[in-house]
Amino acid sequence: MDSIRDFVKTYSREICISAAVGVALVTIIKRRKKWIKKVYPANTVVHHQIGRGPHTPSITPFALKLETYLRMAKIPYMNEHDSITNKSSKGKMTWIEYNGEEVADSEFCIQYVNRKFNIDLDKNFSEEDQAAARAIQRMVDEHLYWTIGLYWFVYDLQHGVDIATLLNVPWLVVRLAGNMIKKQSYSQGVGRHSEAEVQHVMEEDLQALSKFLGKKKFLLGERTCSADCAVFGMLAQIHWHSPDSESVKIYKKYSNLGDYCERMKEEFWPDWDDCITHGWTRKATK
Ligand SMILES: N[C@@H](CCC(=O)N[C@@H](CS)C(=O)NCC(=O)O)C(=O)O
Ligand SMILES: *[C@@H]1O[C@H](CO)[C@@H](O)[C@H](O)[C@H]1NC(C)=O
Ligand SMILES: *[C@@H]1O[C@H](CO)[C@@H](O)[C@H](O)[C@H]1NC(C)=O
Repeated sequence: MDSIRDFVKTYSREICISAAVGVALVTIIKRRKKWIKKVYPANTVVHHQIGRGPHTPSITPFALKLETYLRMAKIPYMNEHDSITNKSSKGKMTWIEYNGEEVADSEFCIQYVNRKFNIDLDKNFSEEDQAAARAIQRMVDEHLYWTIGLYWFVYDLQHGVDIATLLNVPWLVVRLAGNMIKKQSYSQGVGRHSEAEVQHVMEEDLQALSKFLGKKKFLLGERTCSADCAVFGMLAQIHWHSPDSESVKIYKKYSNLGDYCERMKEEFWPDWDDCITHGWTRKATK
């Protein structure tokens, strides 16, 4: 102990200088990205999202939803896999920019590109169908989402599922995500339920989706609508990330949902295999 104290005393100046240099270097590296302003091609939607997932093109349902929509609507777009460090103006991890304009929230992104490119993929459906699709999109994005997040990052973890390997993210990230989801879902409300109750409300959502879909190809029939993107983005996470979990057992009871996921994948992701397996911070390199 004494020798350490002596060392610190003798070299205190050097220690301080190295620490200061270290902090300065880290700051410069962090800021560097802000100094070098990237130039993106004009009239192209730049989708800022996290890296590719190991089993789905994104482990973020909202990113998979938005990218599926950009494909469905045939919008010229590119991905920038930077949103771990470069979040939206609302602090979330999927957003777009277009000719320098930035838009946060997947649903607002969809409405924005609809306006810019003068697109309405839902116009041929009846008002009643469009309203039902809206209600389903909200159920999935604002309710089912929390139950899946709680399963992945809280309950599955408690039951010994190796969610870090499954999602190909470091353990620390899983822990941090767990804390975040716990807090956020508590505020939202779903996180106040017991695990058995969360399981119950999750099943109610999945059952409603399954019944609504029935024997149809897509939510509203033979043709896809924009809400299919939200449903696919979310269900894909259960469908392709299958931990040994109660949530997956429930999902598997509704087999038309699984067929639906495969259909959506076939329709919009012919390059699926090239868009997976290469890490949560980076794009796929295949
Ligand atoms: N309503 C938003 C939801 C986005 C969202 O919740 N994203 C999560 C990841 S799946 C996120 O960024 N969480 C980080 C945080 O809340 O700090 C959308 O549709 O884009
Ligand atoms: C985040 O993205 C915006 C828009 O492209 C860019 O101007 C900004 O420099 C980026 N920030 C960082 C930290 O990369
Ligand atoms: C809507 O219907 C018209 C007429 O059948 C068709 O030409 C058009 O492609 C349809 N639009 C969409 C977005 O499905």
